[in-house]
Amino acid sequence: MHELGKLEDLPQGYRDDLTATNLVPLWPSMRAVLPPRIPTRHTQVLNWSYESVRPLLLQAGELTPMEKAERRVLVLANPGHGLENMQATPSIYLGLQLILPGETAPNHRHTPNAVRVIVEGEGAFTTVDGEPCRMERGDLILTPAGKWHEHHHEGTGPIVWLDVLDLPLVYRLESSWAMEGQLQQKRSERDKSFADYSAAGVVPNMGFQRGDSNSPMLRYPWAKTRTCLLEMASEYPEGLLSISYVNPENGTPLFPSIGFGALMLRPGETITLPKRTTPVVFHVVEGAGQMNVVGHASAGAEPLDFINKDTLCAPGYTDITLTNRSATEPAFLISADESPLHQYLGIF
Ligand code: 1HN
Repeated sequence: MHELGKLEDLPQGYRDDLTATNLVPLWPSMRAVLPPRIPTRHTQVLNWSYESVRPLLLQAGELTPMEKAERRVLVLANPGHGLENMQATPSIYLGLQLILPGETAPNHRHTPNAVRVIVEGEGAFTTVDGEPCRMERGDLILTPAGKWHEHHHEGTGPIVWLDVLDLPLVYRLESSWAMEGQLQQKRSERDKSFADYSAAGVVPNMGFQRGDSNSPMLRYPWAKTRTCLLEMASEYPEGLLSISYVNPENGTPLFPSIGFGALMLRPGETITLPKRTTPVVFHVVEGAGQMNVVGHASAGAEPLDFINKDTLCAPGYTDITLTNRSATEPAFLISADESPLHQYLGIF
């Protein structure tokens, strides 16, 4: 690509006139916004190790009562996007949320879509539009845009989960807002929507509209995903073992913005993921290993170690290799990426 004119090439008076008229010449910035062949990626390769976050999160439990927090969260901010912008990737917000026994996080709803991935603890549930959803390790609980949600904790230890929202995207669309509500009346039995869809390929008929854009299933239990991946492993001796979380009515991603998946690494396995345009987030549900990222300046020379409960991210347009450190046990990771958006935009 040949070199284009610089801002300094233009007379100062002309530049001042442009600025006063709210105009900017394109050509000095053309290469910055359209770099040759590979995009600029602010997302840095990173592991938020749970071992380092957990004590700080528990400290937040001592320092800040629920009334002063509404949601007691430490945001996993990617420094490449500026910590204050609270972004893991361009479209994905991540936070680790703590609720102590007996606490309730009050009812509200908002325009960003959210998924909780349960990290630690037992005895909590989230009520989504009147349906209480049990929260167990590795489960996905959906609170799609506009749905009321509140969290309760009836267990004895702390409960922690990973919040995954499309907040950075919705915020930049100037469409992020929330409203508060009274605590919800229970309107259905616990995990009703999971019961409705608990058999793959079989969907309920009573009162259902086929093809609603939101997934009607609100809880995706880890136990089901894990069993599915293990079943797949018994059929496929090699190759990437991965699944997508979809709307059981129509097979589309859970949200138009963020796609969720899970993958299993066989004991001792090292696998390179298919090339991808979208940045990706991993949460390690079980096992330990390493993530090696090639193709971005933020990736160090050494792979990043991870263990169970860690959360990692990597920019798009990179080669990602995952290694399971155990020779005897499988490792499981849940992923979140921006593939639905990339597909919609025709850039995937
Ligand atoms: C939110 O509603 C929750 O409901 C957690 O638990 C984190 C971060 C930004 C905006 C809304 C929740 C959030 C959030």
